[in-house]
Formats: sequence, C-alpha cells, structure tokens
Amino acid sequence: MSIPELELISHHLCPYVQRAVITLLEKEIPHQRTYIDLANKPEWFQQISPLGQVPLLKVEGEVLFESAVICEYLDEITLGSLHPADPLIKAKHRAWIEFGSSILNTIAGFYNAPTEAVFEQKRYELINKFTWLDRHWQGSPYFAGETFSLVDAVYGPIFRYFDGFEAIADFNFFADTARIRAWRQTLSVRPSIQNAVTQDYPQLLLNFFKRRDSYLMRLQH
Ligand SMILES: N[C@@H](CCC(=O)N[C@@H](CS)C(=O)NCC(=O)O)C(=O)O
Repeated sequence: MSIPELELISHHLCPYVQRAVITLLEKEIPHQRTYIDLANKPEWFQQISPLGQVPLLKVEGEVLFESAVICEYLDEITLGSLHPADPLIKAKHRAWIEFGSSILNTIAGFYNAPTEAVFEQKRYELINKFTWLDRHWQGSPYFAGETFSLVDAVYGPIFRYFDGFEAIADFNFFADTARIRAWRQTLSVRPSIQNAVTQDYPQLLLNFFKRRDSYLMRLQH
C-alpha cells in the first residue's frame, strides 16, 4: 500500500490529537507533525478547520477533521487493522470510543469546576463512567484482549490526565474498578502511548491547570 504525504495539525496537550498520533505510531506511518497555539490560532488554520479544532490531517491537499475519522482513515490505508472485523463488535468499539469522548468532557468539567459542589459532582460522574466501562470490559490486557485496538488509543490519553490529577491529590478514582486500574497500567507502558506526547507534557498540563481559577488548583499545596 502506498501512503500519501501526511501532516497532522496538532496541539501539545490535546487528547484527541494523541489518538491520531498513537494510531500513526502503532501503524508506523511516516508523517509530519505541526503544533499550533490554540489560544492564538493561525489564519491558515482557521481557513481549513471547519470547527476551529485540532486534530486535522492534511492528506495531499485534502483536509480531514474529527479524530475518530482520522484514526479510521489511518487504519484503513495501512495493513492490518486496529478495529475488529466483525461488524457488531466494531460497532461496539465505536460506541466505547464515543464514550471516551464523553469522559473527556467530564474530565474538563472536573478540572474547571469552580466550586467543591461541582467538583464532587464531576468526580462522581467520572467514577460512574469508569464503573460502566468496568462492567462492559471485553478482555485483558487490552480492551479487546490480546491485541491493541483503537479503543486503547482513545483511553491511553484519558488515563494520562489522571497522572496529572494524582500529582495534585489522591482522588481514588479507580478504587473499585480493578480491571480499569490494570488496563490503565498496561496502556501507560505502551510505547505508542508514551511517545504520543512530548517529555514536557506533565509540566505543560500542570501549567494549563494553573491558569484556571478552579477548585482543583485550590487543593494544590
Ligand atoms: N470531536 C473532536 C474534538 C477535538 C477537540 O475538542 N479539540 C480541541 C483541543 S483538545 C480544540 O481544538 N479546541 C479548540 C477550540 O475548540 O477552540 C475530535 O474528536 O477531533
């Protein structure tokens, strides 16, 4: 299969960008990465991004947006697949990928929560979502069993946030979800997941949290 020239328009902290990077690394796809400042979006970016969001994948003059679409495209232009072949199982994988996006929205609500009440509500929502996931667990060590799939590429960046939260305080998110704890550990040592961010990611994330007048930051000593 011949791979077209690819450029991923990225941001250093974006978990949706990380999904695409993990897919590129898993499938060993040559590409170029361009990082932009989302607080000061370049004019050229605004001209090509329908939602003003990263990631974008430039494919020889064409532009793809939406991380799930980008990951599936990257998967399809290379040999082997990070999606199951069975249509029903594949549909379920796509659903848990969507669920991952909803977890990311709750995570944003958690680190932006202005008051203890909102913070606790978001913490509870996150625990509840991971309990759902734990109950629908497919296999070990990865989501689908022995092989890494696009669902894993989505949850690696999700779990990375919790390393940042735990550097601030212990919130016991995974106390009752042992399978999710084990999955988190498995994903944390996967090279594609480790290499989907730059080495300064923990500091960049902390700086990002610090720019917020949030309850989370008031817990930091
Ligand atoms: N549904 C999109 C979400 C992408 C997204 O939310 N990107 C954020 C950064 S993590 C963004 O570009 N935000 C800039 C903005 O909304 O102005 C996807 O899956 O690609």
